[in-house]
Amino acid sequence: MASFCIKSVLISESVDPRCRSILEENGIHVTEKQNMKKEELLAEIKDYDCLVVRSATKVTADVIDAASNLKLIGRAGTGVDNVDVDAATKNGIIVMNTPSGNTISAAELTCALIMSLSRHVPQAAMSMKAGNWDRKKFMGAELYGKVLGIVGLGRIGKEVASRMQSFGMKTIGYDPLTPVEVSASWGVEQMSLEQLWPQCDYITVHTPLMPSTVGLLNDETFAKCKKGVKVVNCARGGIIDEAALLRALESGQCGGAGLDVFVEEPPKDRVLMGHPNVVACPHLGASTKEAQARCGQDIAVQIVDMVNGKNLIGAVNAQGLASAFSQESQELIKFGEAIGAVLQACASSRRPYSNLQVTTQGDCMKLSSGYMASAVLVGLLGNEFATINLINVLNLAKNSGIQVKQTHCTSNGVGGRCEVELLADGCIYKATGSVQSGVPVLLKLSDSVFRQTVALTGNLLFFKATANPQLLSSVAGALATGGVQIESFSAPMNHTGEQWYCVGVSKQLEDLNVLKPLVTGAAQVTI
Ligand code: 9EZ
Repeated sequence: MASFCIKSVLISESVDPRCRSILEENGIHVTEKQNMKKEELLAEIKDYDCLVVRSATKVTADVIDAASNLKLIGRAGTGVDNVDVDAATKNGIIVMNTPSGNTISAAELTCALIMSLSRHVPQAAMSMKAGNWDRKKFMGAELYGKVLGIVGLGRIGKEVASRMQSFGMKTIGYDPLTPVEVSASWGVEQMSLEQLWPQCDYITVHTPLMPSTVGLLNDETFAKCKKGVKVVNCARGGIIDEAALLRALESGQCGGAGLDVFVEEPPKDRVLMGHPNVVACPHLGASTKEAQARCGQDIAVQIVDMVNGKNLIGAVNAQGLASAFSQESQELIKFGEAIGAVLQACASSRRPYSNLQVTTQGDCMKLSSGYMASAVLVGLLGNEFATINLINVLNLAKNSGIQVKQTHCTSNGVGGRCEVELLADGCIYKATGSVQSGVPVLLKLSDSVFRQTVALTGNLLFFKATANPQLLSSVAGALATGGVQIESFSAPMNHTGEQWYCVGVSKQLEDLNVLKPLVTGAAQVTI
Protein backbone atom coordinates (compact mmCIF):
# COMPACT_ATOMS: atom_id res chain seq x y z
CA MET A 1 0.00 0.00 0.00
CA ALA A 2 1.55 3.26 -1.08
CA SER A 3 -0.02 4.97 1.92
CA PHE A 4 2.10 2.81 4.25
CA CYS A 5 5.39 4.08 3.01
CA ILE A 6 7.28 5.15 6.14
CA LYS A 7 10.28 7.42 5.69
CA SER A 8 10.53 9.18 9.05
CA VAL A 9 10.11 7.95 12.61
CA LEU A 10 9.97 9.93 15.85
CA ILE A 11 11.06 7.99 18.95
CA SER A 12 9.71 10.00 21.89
CA GLU A 13 11.20 7.92 24.74
CA SER A 14 14.24 5.93 25.71
CA VAL A 15 13.92 2.82 23.53
CA ASP A 16 16.72 0.28 23.04
CA PRO A 17 19.32 1.73 20.58
CA ARG A 18 18.90 -1.32 18.29
CA CYS A 19 15.47 0.07 17.41
CA ARG A 20 17.03 3.14 15.83
CA SER A 21 19.77 1.21 14.06
CA ILE A 22 17.38 -1.39 12.57
CA LEU A 23 15.14 1.40 11.24
CA GLU A 24 18.13 3.33 9.84
CA GLU A 25 19.65 0.23 8.22
CA ASN A 26 16.38 0.02 6.30
CA GLY A 27 16.56 3.58 5.00
CA ILE A 28 14.19 5.15 7.52
CA HIS A 29 15.12 8.53 9.01
CA VAL A 30 14.97 8.44 12.82
CA THR A 31 14.68 11.35 15.26
CA GLU A 32 14.92 10.72 19.01
CA LYS A 33 13.46 13.40 21.31
CA GLN A 34 12.87 12.44 24.92
CA ASN A 35 10.96 14.22 27.70
CA MET A 36 8.96 16.44 25.35
CA LYS A 37 6.18 18.50 26.90
CA LYS A 38 2.77 17.90 25.37
CA GLU A 39 2.95 21.18 23.38
CA GLU A 40 6.35 20.21 21.99
CA LEU A 41 5.03 16.80 20.91
CA LEU A 42 1.97 18.43 19.29
CA ALA A 43 4.26 20.72 17.28
CA GLU A 44 6.81 18.02 16.41
CA ILE A 45 4.52 15.13 15.48
CA LYS A 46 3.16 16.60 12.24
CA ASP A 47 6.47 16.00 10.44
CA TYR A 48 6.56 12.21 10.93
CA ASP A 49 5.09 9.10 9.28
CA CYS A 50 5.52 7.00 12.42
CA LEU A 51 5.76 7.45 16.20
CA VAL A 52 7.49 4.93 18.47
CA VAL A 53 6.72 5.08 22.21
CA ARG A 54 7.14 3.02 25.35
CA SER A 55 4.81 3.89 28.28
CA ALA A 56 5.48 7.50 29.19
CA THR A 57 4.16 9.18 26.02
CA LYS A 58 0.39 9.56 26.23
CA VAL A 59 -0.78 9.34 22.62
CA THR A 60 -4.14 11.04 23.12
CA ALA A 61 -6.71 12.09 20.49
CA ASP A 62 -5.31 15.65 20.32
CA VAL A 63 -1.81 14.32 19.59
CA ILE A 64 -3.27 12.04 16.90
CA ASP A 65 -5.33 14.87 15.37
CA ALA A 66 -2.20 17.05 15.18
CA ALA A 67 -0.31 14.27 13.38
CA SER A 68 -1.25 15.02 9.78
CA ASN A 69 1.26 12.57 8.24
CA LEU A 70 1.11 9.80 10.83
CA LYS A 71 0.44 6.28 9.53
CA LEU A 72 1.69 4.12 12.37
CA ILE A 73 2.04 4.27 16.15
CA GLY A 74 4.41 1.60 17.45
CA ARG A 75 4.63 0.70 21.14
CA ALA A 76 7.77 -1.08 22.33
CA GLY A 77 5.93 -3.24 24.83
CA THR A 78 2.87 -5.40 25.35
CA GLY A 79 -0.51 -3.66 25.20
CA VAL A 80 -1.38 -0.17 24.02
CA ASP A 81 -2.81 1.36 27.20
CA ASN A 82 -1.15 4.74 26.55
CA VAL A 83 -2.53 5.05 23.00
CA ASP A 84 -6.07 6.20 22.07
CA VAL A 85 -6.67 3.37 19.60
CA ASP A 86 -10.16 4.59 18.58
CA ALA A 87 -8.81 8.02 17.63
CA ALA A 88 -5.96 6.39 15.69
CA THR A 89 -8.34 4.05 13.83
CA LYS A 90 -10.61 6.97 12.87
CA ASN A 91 -7.59 8.70 11.38
CA GLY A 92 -6.51 5.57 9.51
CA ILE A 93 -3.43 5.08 11.69
CA ILE A 94 -2.24 1.57 12.53
CA VAL A 95 -1.43 0.90 16.19
CA MET A 96 1.14 -1.81 16.81
CA ASN A 97 2.63 -3.40 19.93
CA THR A 98 5.27 -6.04 20.58
CA PRO A 99 3.22 -8.86 22.07
CA SER A 100 6.03 -11.28 22.81
CA GLY A 101 9.07 -9.27 23.95
CA ASN A 102 8.02 -9.16 27.62
CA THR A 103 6.85 -12.75 27.94
CA ILE A 104 9.78 -14.25 29.86
CA SER A 105 10.21 -11.21 32.10
CA ALA A 106 6.51 -11.13 33.01
CA ALA A 107 6.50 -14.89 33.67
CA GLU A 108 9.62 -14.69 35.83
CA LEU A 109 8.20 -11.84 37.95
CA THR A 110 5.00 -13.86 38.39
CA CYS A 111 7.05 -16.79 39.69
CA ALA A 112 9.01 -14.44 41.97
CA LEU A 113 5.74 -13.22 43.50
CA ILE A 114 4.43 -16.80 43.91
CA MET A 115 7.64 -17.68 45.76
CA SER A 116 7.48 -14.47 47.81
CA LEU A 117 3.97 -15.47 48.91
CA SER A 118 5.03 -18.99 49.90
CA ARG A 119 8.06 -17.93 52.01
CA HIS A 120 7.33 -14.28 52.96
CA VAL A 121 10.74 -13.25 51.63
CA PRO A 122 9.89 -9.53 51.24
CA GLN A 123 8.33 -9.26 54.70
CA ALA A 124 11.22 -11.20 56.29
CA ALA A 125 13.76 -9.00 54.54
CA MET A 126 12.02 -5.84 55.74
CA SER A 127 11.94 -7.24 59.27
CA MET A 128 15.70 -7.94 59.15
CA LYS A 129 16.42 -4.43 57.89
CA ALA A 130 14.36 -3.10 60.79
CA GLY A 131 16.81 -4.87 63.17
CA ASN A 132 14.62 -7.89 64.06
CA TRP A 133 15.25 -11.65 64.09
CA ASP A 134 11.73 -13.00 63.81
CA ARG A 135 11.66 -16.71 62.87
CA LYS A 136 8.17 -17.76 64.03
CA LYS A 137 6.34 -14.99 62.22
CA PHE A 138 7.54 -16.07 58.78
CA MET A 139 6.71 -19.78 58.80
CA GLY A 140 5.95 -20.66 55.18
CA ALA A 141 4.69 -23.60 53.12
CA GLU A 142 6.24 -25.54 50.23
CA LEU A 143 5.02 -25.03 46.69
CA TYR A 144 5.75 -28.70 46.00
CA GLY A 145 2.49 -30.58 45.52
CA LYS A 146 0.32 -27.45 45.62
CA VAL A 147 -2.20 -26.54 42.92
CA LEU A 148 -1.62 -23.45 40.75
CA GLY A 149 -4.61 -22.13 38.77
CA ILE A 150 -3.54 -20.19 35.67
CA VAL A 151 -6.35 -18.05 34.27
CA GLY A 152 -5.37 -17.04 30.74
CA LEU A 153 -3.12 -19.48 28.88
CA GLY A 154 -1.39 -17.29 26.33
CA ARG A 155 2.38 -16.96 26.02
CA ILE A 156 2.93 -15.76 29.59
CA GLY A 157 0.56 -18.27 31.23
CA LYS A 158 2.36 -21.07 29.39
CA GLU A 159 5.82 -19.94 30.60
CA VAL A 160 4.56 -19.57 34.20
CA ALA A 161 3.22 -23.15 33.98
CA SER A 162 6.50 -24.70 32.87
CA ARG A 163 8.49 -22.82 35.55
CA MET A 164 6.17 -23.71 38.41
CA GLN A 165 5.93 -27.32 37.24
CA SER A 166 9.67 -27.53 37.93
CA PHE A 167 8.83 -26.70 41.58
CA GLY A 168 6.44 -29.66 41.62
CA MET A 169 3.22 -27.64 41.42
CA LYS A 170 0.15 -29.11 39.75
CA THR A 171 -0.93 -26.66 37.02
CA ILE A 172 -4.57 -26.31 36.05
CA GLY A 173 -6.05 -23.49 34.00
CA TYR A 174 -8.70 -21.87 31.88
CA ASP A 175 -8.63 -19.96 28.60
CA PRO A 176 -11.46 -19.41 26.12
CA LEU A 177 -9.12 -19.42 23.09
CA THR A 178 -6.52 -22.11 23.82
CA PRO A 179 -7.67 -25.63 22.91
CA VAL A 180 -7.70 -28.14 25.77
CA GLU A 181 -5.28 -30.48 23.88
CA VAL A 182 -2.81 -27.64 23.33
CA SER A 183 -2.61 -26.67 27.00
CA ALA A 184 -2.56 -30.37 27.96
CA SER A 185 0.60 -30.74 25.84
CA TRP A 186 2.31 -28.27 28.20
CA GLY A 187 0.98 -30.03 31.27
CA VAL A 188 -1.91 -27.70 32.05
CA GLU A 189 -5.26 -29.36 32.61
CA GLN A 190 -8.06 -27.06 31.44
CA MET A 191 -11.48 -26.80 33.07
CA SER A 192 -14.24 -24.29 33.60
CA LEU A 193 -13.62 -21.44 36.07
CA GLU A 194 -16.37 -22.91 38.28
CA GLN A 195 -14.37 -26.14 38.54
CA LEU A 196 -11.05 -24.33 38.87
CA TRP A 197 -11.70 -21.94 41.79
CA PRO A 198 -12.18 -24.49 44.61
CA GLN A 199 -9.08 -26.53 43.65
CA CYS A 200 -6.42 -23.82 43.75
CA ASP A 201 -3.84 -23.06 46.43
CA TYR A 202 -2.53 -20.28 44.19
CA ILE A 203 -4.21 -18.39 41.33
CA THR A 204 -2.39 -16.23 38.78
CA VAL A 205 -4.14 -14.22 36.06
CA HIS A 206 -2.71 -13.67 32.56
CA THR A 207 -5.61 -12.26 30.53
CA PRO A 208 -6.08 -8.98 28.69
CA LEU A 209 -8.20 -6.39 30.51
CA MET A 210 -11.63 -6.33 28.88
CA PRO A 211 -15.24 -6.41 30.03
CA SER A 212 -15.21 -10.20 30.55
CA THR A 213 -12.02 -10.06 32.66
CA VAL A 214 -12.62 -6.96 34.82
CA GLY A 215 -13.11 -8.28 38.34
CA LEU A 216 -12.61 -11.91 37.30
CA LEU A 217 -11.75 -12.38 40.96
CA ASN A 218 -14.49 -10.60 42.93
CA ASP A 219 -16.46 -11.23 46.15
CA GLU A 220 -18.43 -14.00 44.48
CA THR A 221 -15.46 -15.87 42.98
CA PHE A 222 -13.25 -15.44 46.09
CA ALA A 223 -16.07 -17.16 47.99
CA LYS A 224 -15.74 -20.18 45.66
CA CYS A 225 -12.00 -20.48 46.39
CA LYS A 226 -10.23 -22.49 49.10
CA LYS A 227 -9.83 -20.51 52.31
CA GLY A 228 -6.39 -18.89 52.32
CA VAL A 229 -5.94 -18.95 48.52
CA LYS A 230 -2.98 -16.83 47.37
CA VAL A 231 -3.39 -14.72 44.25
CA VAL A 232 -1.04 -12.98 41.80
CA ASN A 233 -1.73 -10.29 39.22
CA CYS A 234 1.15 -9.36 36.92
CA ALA A 235 -1.22 -8.76 33.99
CA ARG A 236 -3.46 -5.66 34.19
CA GLY A 237 -4.87 -3.71 37.14
CA GLY A 238 -8.49 -4.58 37.89
CA ILE A 239 -8.57 -8.24 36.79
CA ILE A 240 -8.58 -8.92 40.53
CA ASP A 241 -11.12 -6.49 42.01
CA GLU A 242 -9.12 -4.41 44.49
CA ALA A 243 -11.91 -3.79 47.00
CA ALA A 244 -12.94 -7.47 46.98
CA LEU A 245 -9.28 -8.49 47.42
CA LEU A 246 -8.91 -6.27 50.48
CA ARG A 247 -12.09 -7.75 51.99
CA ALA A 248 -10.84 -11.30 51.28
CA LEU A 249 -7.44 -10.51 52.83
CA GLU A 250 -9.11 -9.07 55.94
CA SER A 251 -11.37 -12.11 56.35
CA GLY A 252 -8.55 -14.57 55.68
CA GLN A 253 -10.40 -16.00 52.66
CA CYS A 254 -7.35 -14.77 50.73
CA GLY A 255 -4.02 -15.71 52.34
CA GLY A 256 -1.83 -13.34 50.35
CA ALA A 257 -1.58 -11.35 47.16
CA GLY A 258 1.31 -10.56 44.82
CA LEU A 259 0.48 -7.47 42.79
CA ASP A 260 2.48 -5.76 40.05
CA VAL A 261 -0.40 -3.83 38.48
CA PHE A 262 -3.14 -1.55 39.80
CA VAL A 263 -6.33 0.10 38.59
CA GLU A 264 -4.69 3.47 39.21
CA GLU A 265 -0.93 3.72 38.69
CA PRO A 266 0.61 4.89 40.88
CA PRO A 267 -2.21 4.06 43.33
CA LYS A 268 -3.34 6.97 45.52
CA ASP A 269 -5.07 4.63 47.97
CA ARG A 270 -2.30 2.72 49.76
CA VAL A 271 -4.48 0.57 52.06
CA LEU A 272 -4.26 -2.58 49.92
CA MET A 273 -0.48 -2.36 49.54
CA GLY A 274 -0.16 -1.70 53.23
CA HIS A 275 -1.77 -5.04 54.14
CA PRO A 276 0.87 -7.36 55.69
CA ASN A 277 0.07 -10.23 53.31
CA VAL A 278 0.41 -8.13 50.16
CA VAL A 279 3.66 -8.11 48.20
CA ALA A 280 3.52 -5.27 45.70
CA CYS A 281 5.77 -4.03 42.89
CA PRO A 282 5.48 -0.79 40.88
CA HIS A 283 4.58 -2.40 37.50
CA LEU A 284 7.97 -4.09 36.98
CA GLY A 285 6.80 -6.98 34.74
CA ALA A 286 8.68 -5.71 31.69
CA SER A 287 11.42 -3.93 33.60
CA THR A 288 14.41 -6.02 32.58
CA LYS A 289 17.27 -5.16 30.25
CA GLU A 290 16.36 -8.15 28.11
CA ALA A 291 12.66 -7.30 27.74
CA GLN A 292 13.42 -3.67 26.89
CA ALA A 293 16.04 -4.70 24.33
CA ARG A 294 13.71 -7.27 22.78
CA CYS A 295 10.73 -4.89 22.58
CA GLY A 296 12.87 -2.14 21.04
CA GLN A 297 14.17 -4.52 18.39
CA ASP A 298 10.79 -6.18 17.83
CA ILE A 299 8.99 -2.90 17.12
CA ALA A 300 11.67 -1.89 14.61
CA VAL A 301 11.60 -5.27 12.83
CA GLN A 302 7.78 -5.24 12.77
CA ILE A 303 7.73 -1.75 11.23
CA VAL A 304 10.31 -2.70 8.59
CA ASP A 305 8.46 -5.94 7.76
CA MET A 306 5.18 -4.09 7.35
CA VAL A 307 6.70 -1.40 5.12
CA ASN A 308 8.32 -4.12 2.98
CA GLY A 309 5.02 -5.97 2.69
CA LYS A 310 6.53 -9.04 4.34
CA ASN A 311 4.41 -9.44 7.43
CA LEU A 312 2.03 -7.64 9.77
CA ILE A 313 2.68 -8.54 13.40
CA GLY A 314 1.42 -6.85 16.55
CA ALA A 315 -1.14 -4.54 14.91
CA VAL A 316 -4.17 -4.14 17.18
CA ASN A 317 -6.51 -2.22 14.86
CA ALA A 318 -5.93 -3.82 11.45
CA GLN A 319 -7.70 -7.13 12.01
CA GLY A 320 -8.39 -8.97 8.81
CA LEU A 321 -5.91 -6.75 7.00
CA ALA A 322 -2.78 -8.81 7.67
CA SER A 323 -2.77 -10.23 4.15
CA ALA A 324 -3.22 -6.72 2.68
CA PHE A 325 0.40 -5.95 3.54
CA SER A 326 1.88 -8.67 1.35
CA GLN A 327 3.37 -7.76 -2.04
CA GLU A 328 0.88 -9.98 -3.89
CA SER A 329 -1.95 -7.95 -2.44
CA GLN A 330 -0.91 -4.58 -3.87
CA GLU A 331 -2.42 -5.37 -7.29
CA LEU A 332 -5.62 -6.73 -5.75
CA ILE A 333 -6.00 -3.61 -3.61
CA LYS A 334 -5.44 -1.36 -6.65
CA PHE A 335 -8.07 -3.41 -8.49
CA GLY A 336 -10.60 -3.02 -5.66
CA GLU A 337 -9.99 0.71 -5.46
CA ALA A 338 -10.37 1.00 -9.24
CA ILE A 339 -13.67 -0.87 -9.38
CA GLY A 340 -14.91 1.26 -6.46
CA ALA A 341 -13.96 4.40 -8.39
CA VAL A 342 -15.85 3.13 -11.49
CA LEU A 343 -19.00 2.55 -9.41
CA GLN A 344 -18.59 5.95 -7.77
CA ALA A 345 -18.49 7.54 -11.24
CA CYS A 346 -21.51 5.55 -12.46
CA ALA A 347 -23.60 6.30 -9.36
CA SER A 348 -22.55 9.92 -9.82
CA SER A 349 -24.50 11.95 -7.27
CA ARG A 350 -27.01 9.27 -6.35
CA ARG A 351 -27.03 9.12 -2.54
CA PRO A 352 -27.27 7.67 -0.05
CA TYR A 353 -25.32 4.52 -0.69
CA SER A 354 -27.15 1.91 1.35
CA ASN A 355 -25.62 -1.47 0.50
CA LEU A 356 -22.36 -2.76 -0.87
CA GLN A 357 -21.94 -6.42 -1.65
CA VAL A 358 -18.53 -7.72 -2.66
CA THR A 359 -18.12 -11.30 -3.83
CA THR A 360 -14.67 -12.67 -4.55
CA GLN A 361 -14.38 -15.92 -6.48
CA GLY A 362 -11.59 -18.38 -7.10
CA ASP A 363 -8.24 -19.17 -5.52
CA CYS A 364 -6.36 -16.15 -6.83
CA MET A 365 -8.89 -13.82 -5.17
CA LYS A 366 -8.91 -15.76 -1.91
CA LEU A 367 -6.02 -13.74 -0.47
CA SER A 368 -8.09 -10.59 -0.88
CA SER A 369 -11.31 -11.85 0.68
CA GLY A 370 -10.42 -10.18 4.01
CA TYR A 371 -9.93 -6.69 2.61
CA MET A 372 -11.54 -6.47 -0.88
CA ALA A 373 -14.68 -4.74 0.44
CA SER A 374 -12.44 -2.20 2.17
CA ALA A 375 -10.43 -1.62 -1.01
CA VAL A 376 -13.65 -1.12 -3.04
CA LEU A 377 -14.93 1.31 -0.40
CA VAL A 378 -11.69 3.32 -0.58
CA GLY A 379 -12.34 3.79 -4.32
CA LEU A 380 -16.05 4.44 -3.79
CA LEU A 381 -15.73 6.96 -0.95
CA GLY A 382 -12.28 8.35 -1.75
CA ASN A 383 -13.68 11.70 -2.93
CA GLU A 384 -15.77 12.20 0.17
CA PHE A 385 -13.26 11.66 2.98
CA ALA A 386 -9.81 13.21 2.84
CA THR A 387 -7.95 10.70 4.98
CA ILE A 388 -9.59 7.47 3.88
CA ASN A 389 -7.63 4.21 3.85
CA LEU A 390 -8.03 0.49 4.48
CA ILE A 391 -7.73 1.00 8.25
CA ASN A 392 -10.62 3.42 8.72
CA VAL A 393 -12.87 2.84 5.71
CA LEU A 394 -15.11 0.18 7.27
CA ASN A 395 -15.80 2.49 10.23
CA LEU A 396 -16.51 5.42 7.90
CA ALA A 397 -18.85 3.28 5.80
CA LYS A 398 -20.69 2.04 8.88
CA ASN A 399 -21.06 5.57 10.24
CA SER A 400 -22.47 6.69 6.86
CA GLY A 401 -25.10 3.95 7.07
CA ILE A 402 -23.67 1.71 4.36
CA GLN A 403 -24.21 -2.00 4.96
CA VAL A 404 -21.20 -3.90 3.74
CA LYS A 405 -21.27 -7.58 2.93
CA GLN A 406 -18.27 -9.55 1.74
CA THR A 407 -18.27 -13.18 0.68
CA HIS A 408 -15.82 -15.52 -0.99
CA CYS A 409 -16.77 -18.55 -3.03
CA THR A 410 -14.42 -21.14 -4.41
CA SER A 411 -14.14 -21.03 -8.19
CA ASN A 412 -17.06 -22.53 -10.07
CA GLY A 413 -15.45 -22.84 -13.46
CA VAL A 414 -14.64 -19.14 -13.83
CA GLY A 415 -11.14 -17.98 -12.89
CA GLY A 416 -10.52 -15.52 -10.08
CA ARG A 417 -12.86 -12.56 -10.28
CA CYS A 418 -14.71 -10.12 -8.10
CA GLU A 419 -18.31 -8.97 -8.37
CA VAL A 420 -19.42 -5.76 -6.74
CA GLU A 421 -23.00 -4.62 -6.31
CA LEU A 422 -23.85 -1.16 -5.01
CA LEU A 423 -27.28 0.06 -3.98
CA ALA A 424 -27.34 3.85 -4.30
CA ASP A 425 -30.57 5.73 -3.72
CA GLY A 426 -32.56 2.65 -4.74
CA CYS A 427 -30.58 2.05 -7.95
CA ILE A 428 -28.36 -0.99 -8.38
CA TYR A 429 -24.89 -0.61 -9.92
CA LYS A 430 -22.91 -3.73 -10.67
CA ALA A 431 -19.33 -4.27 -11.81
CA THR A 432 -17.26 -7.40 -12.25
CA GLY A 433 -13.54 -7.56 -12.85
CA SER A 434 -10.29 -9.28 -12.11
CA VAL A 435 -6.53 -8.85 -12.29
CA GLN A 436 -4.98 -10.07 -15.57
CA SER A 437 -1.18 -10.10 -15.93
CA GLY A 438 -0.95 -7.70 -13.00
CA VAL A 439 -3.42 -5.23 -14.52
CA PRO A 440 -6.84 -4.57 -12.97
CA VAL A 441 -9.52 -5.10 -15.62
CA LEU A 442 -13.27 -4.64 -15.86
CA LEU A 443 -15.17 -7.57 -17.40
CA LYS A 444 -18.73 -6.46 -16.93
CA LEU A 445 -20.65 -3.31 -16.01
CA SER A 446 -24.26 -3.78 -14.97
CA ASP A 447 -25.37 -6.43 -17.47
CA SER A 448 -23.00 -5.44 -20.25
CA VAL A 449 -20.19 -7.93 -20.76
CA PHE A 450 -17.28 -6.28 -22.59
CA ARG A 451 -15.97 -7.95 -25.75
CA GLN A 452 -12.44 -6.74 -24.85
CA THR A 453 -11.61 -6.42 -21.15
CA VAL A 454 -11.25 -2.82 -20.00
CA ALA A 455 -7.89 -2.07 -18.39
CA LEU A 456 -8.70 0.03 -15.35
CA THR A 457 -5.99 2.67 -15.79
CA GLY A 458 -5.88 6.24 -17.01
CA ASN A 459 -8.93 8.26 -18.05
CA LEU A 460 -12.00 6.18 -18.76
CA LEU A 461 -15.31 7.33 -20.16
CA PHE A 462 -18.31 5.03 -19.82
CA PHE A 463 -21.56 5.61 -21.64
CA LYS A 464 -24.83 3.74 -21.81
CA ALA A 465 -26.82 3.66 -25.04
CA THR A 466 -28.92 1.55 -27.36
CA ALA A 467 -26.83 0.48 -30.34
CA ASN A 468 -27.45 2.48 -33.55
CA PRO A 469 -25.36 3.10 -36.65
CA GLN A 470 -24.58 6.72 -35.68
CA LEU A 471 -23.72 6.07 -32.02
CA LEU A 472 -19.94 5.71 -32.22
CA SER A 473 -19.34 8.43 -34.77
CA SER A 474 -21.51 10.90 -32.90
CA VAL A 475 -19.79 10.17 -29.58
CA ALA A 476 -16.37 10.39 -31.27
CA GLY A 477 -17.43 13.72 -32.76
CA ALA A 478 -18.51 15.09 -29.39
CA LEU A 479 -15.21 13.99 -27.88
CA ALA A 480 -13.21 15.58 -30.70
CA THR A 481 -15.12 18.84 -30.24
CA GLY A 482 -14.14 18.70 -26.56
CA GLY A 483 -10.48 18.22 -27.53
CA VAL A 484 -10.46 14.65 -26.22
CA GLN A 485 -8.63 11.88 -28.11
CA ILE A 486 -9.82 8.29 -28.10
CA GLU A 487 -7.10 5.85 -26.99
CA SER A 488 -9.06 2.62 -26.71
CA PHE A 489 -12.57 1.33 -27.07
CA SER A 490 -14.48 -1.57 -25.51
CA ALA A 491 -17.88 -2.56 -26.85
CA PRO A 492 -20.42 -4.80 -25.18
CA MET A 493 -20.94 -8.35 -26.50
CA ASN A 494 -24.65 -7.91 -26.66
CA HIS A 495 -26.17 -5.21 -28.88
CA THR A 496 -29.78 -5.43 -27.82
CA GLY A 497 -31.26 -2.87 -25.47
CA GLU A 498 -29.27 -0.38 -23.43
CA GLN A 499 -25.63 -1.39 -23.00
CA TRP A 500 -22.49 0.13 -21.50
CA TYR A 501 -19.52 1.10 -23.68
CA CYS A 502 -16.09 2.17 -22.46
CA VAL A 503 -13.67 4.58 -24.10
CA GLY A 504 -10.10 5.18 -22.96
CA VAL A 505 -9.52 8.91 -23.43
CA SER A 506 -6.58 11.32 -23.38
CA LYS A 507 -8.22 13.46 -20.69
CA GLN A 508 -11.57 13.82 -19.00
CA LEU A 509 -14.33 15.54 -20.95
CA GLU A 510 -14.91 18.96 -19.35
CA ASP A 511 -18.68 18.71 -19.59
CA LEU A 512 -20.30 15.27 -19.74
CA ASN A 513 -23.59 16.96 -20.65
CA VAL A 514 -22.42 17.31 -24.29
CA LEU A 515 -23.12 13.56 -24.56
CA LYS A 516 -26.67 13.94 -23.27
CA PRO A 517 -28.42 14.03 -26.65
CA LEU A 518 -26.53 10.87 -27.73
CA VAL A 519 -26.60 8.52 -24.72
CA THR A 520 -28.81 7.59 -21.75
CA GLY A 521 -26.02 7.59 -19.17
CA ALA A 522 -22.38 8.62 -18.92
CA ALA A 523 -19.64 8.52 -16.32
CA GLN A 524 -15.94 9.25 -16.32
CA VAL A 525 -13.15 8.37 -13.97
CA THR A 526 -9.38 8.75 -13.74
CA ILE A 527 -7.53 5.86 -12.13
C1 9EZ B 1 -11.19 -14.42 29.45
C2 9EZ B 1 -9.92 -14.87 29.16
C3 9EZ B 1 -9.28 -15.76 30.01
C4 9EZ B 1 -9.26 -14.45 27.93
C5 9EZ B 1 -7.97 -14.68 27.55
C6 9EZ B 1 -7.84 -14.12 26.31
C7 9EZ B 1 -9.37 -12.92 24.74
N1 9EZ B 1 -9.03 -13.59 25.97
N2 9EZ B 1 -9.88 -13.80 26.96
C8 9EZ B 1 -11.82 -14.83 30.61
N3 9EZ B 1 -6.76 -14.07 25.50
C9 9EZ B 1 -9.92 -16.18 31.15
C10 9EZ B 1 -11.18 -15.71 31.47
